Amino acid sequence: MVIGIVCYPTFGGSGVLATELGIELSKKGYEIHFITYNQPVKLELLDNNVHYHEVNVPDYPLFHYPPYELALSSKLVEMVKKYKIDLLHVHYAIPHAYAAYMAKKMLKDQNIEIPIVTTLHGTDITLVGSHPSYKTAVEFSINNSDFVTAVSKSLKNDTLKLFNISNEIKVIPNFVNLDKYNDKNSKKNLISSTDKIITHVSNFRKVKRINDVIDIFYGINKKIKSKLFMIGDGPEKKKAEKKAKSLGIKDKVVFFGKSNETNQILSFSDLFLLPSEIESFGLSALEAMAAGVPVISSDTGGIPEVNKHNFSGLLSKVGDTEKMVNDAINLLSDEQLLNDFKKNSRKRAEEFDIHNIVPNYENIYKNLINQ
Ligand code: GMT
Repeated sequence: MVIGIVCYPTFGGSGVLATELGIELSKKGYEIHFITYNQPVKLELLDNNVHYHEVNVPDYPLFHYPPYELALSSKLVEMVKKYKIDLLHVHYAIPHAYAAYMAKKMLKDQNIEIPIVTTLHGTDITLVGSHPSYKTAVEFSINNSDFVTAVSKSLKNDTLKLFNISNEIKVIPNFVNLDKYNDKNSKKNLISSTDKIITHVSNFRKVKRINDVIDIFYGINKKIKSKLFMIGDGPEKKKAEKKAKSLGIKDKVVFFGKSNETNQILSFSDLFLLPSEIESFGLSALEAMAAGVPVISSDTGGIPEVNKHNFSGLLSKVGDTEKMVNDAINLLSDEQLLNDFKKNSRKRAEEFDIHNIVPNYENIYKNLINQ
C-alpha cells in the first residue's frame, strides 16, 4: 500500500507525530511519501520505503500571500499519479484537508479515486480553525474527508461544539516510540549531580503560558537546588529570558532553542512542566513520561487523558502556579515519592506505545481502500 502524508515539517507535535507514523508504517512495508514544503525535521533518514517531495510555492509581485494550498493540491495530484498513491493522510486540518479535497476533485476528473484521512491535532480546531476567517472552509473540508480522527476525546468534543459536523470522528490518541527513550545519556555532566532538573519543551507560543513555567521554576528554586532547561523556540522566548533575568535566576535557566537532543535531556530530567492554557493532547508531556519524567501540568483540554493525576504527575487549574509550585516541591523533596512517580510515568506512557496505536490507522486505510 502506498500512503501520502501531508503535515507541517516543523518541530510542532503534529509534524513529529506524522513523521513517526510514516517511519513506523515504512518499517511495516508501506511505501510512504511525505509531501510538504520542507523535509520534516524528525525525518532523519530516507530509505527505499520513505520519500519526500517538496512543495514549491513560486512568488509573484501580485501575490500578497503565496497560495500554498494551490501549490500543495497540484503537487498532491502529480504525486498520486506518479507514485500510484492509494490514500492521502493529512495532519492538521488547515490548509491540508482543504488542499487534499481539491486534489481529490481534480483526480476524480481523471477517473482516479483517492480516499482522504484527516487527523485533527488541536489549534486547527480550537484556536485557528474556528476563527470566522477560516471556519467555513475548515468545516467543509472536515465534512468532506473520507475519514476523520482526533487526537483526544477533548478535541473531538471541541470539534463537535465549534463546528456543524456531519462526519464521524474517531479518537486515536497520539503515540510514542518508547525505544527512543531508553537512552541513559552522559549529558548529566552538563550539570552538578545535586541539581534537580526541571524541563519544558514547546513552540513557545502564548497558549503554552511560558511565563508560568518561569514563575513555577522560580518558586521551586527557592526551596530546591535546581536548574530549568527550556527546549524550543517561538514568540514568547524573549519575554521568558527577560523574566528569568529580572527574577535573578538567569544562571539557572538554560534556553536550548530548537534541539534534536530533547530525548537525551529528558533522560536525566526530574520533572516536566506544561502549564498550558489550551492543549488538545500535550505530546511533549507524553514524551517526558516515556523518559520516566513526571509531569506538573494544567488540566486543560486533553491533558488529563494523558497525564494521570497523582500517578504520572499532578494537575492543576490553568494559572494556579502556586499549587504547581507546591506540588513540584512535595515531589522533588521526597526521593521515594519522586521515584514512584518516575516509574509510574513510564508505565503510563506504555499505554500510548506506537505499536499499539498505529494499527488503528492501518485498519482505517485498509477499510477505505478495500471499499
Ligand atoms: O497548534 C499547536 O500548538 C501546534 C500543534 C502541533 O502541530 O504541534 O500542537 C497540537 O498538536 C499536537 C500533536 O497532536 C498536540 O500534542 C498539541 O496538544 C496540540 N496543541 C494544542 O492543542 C495547543
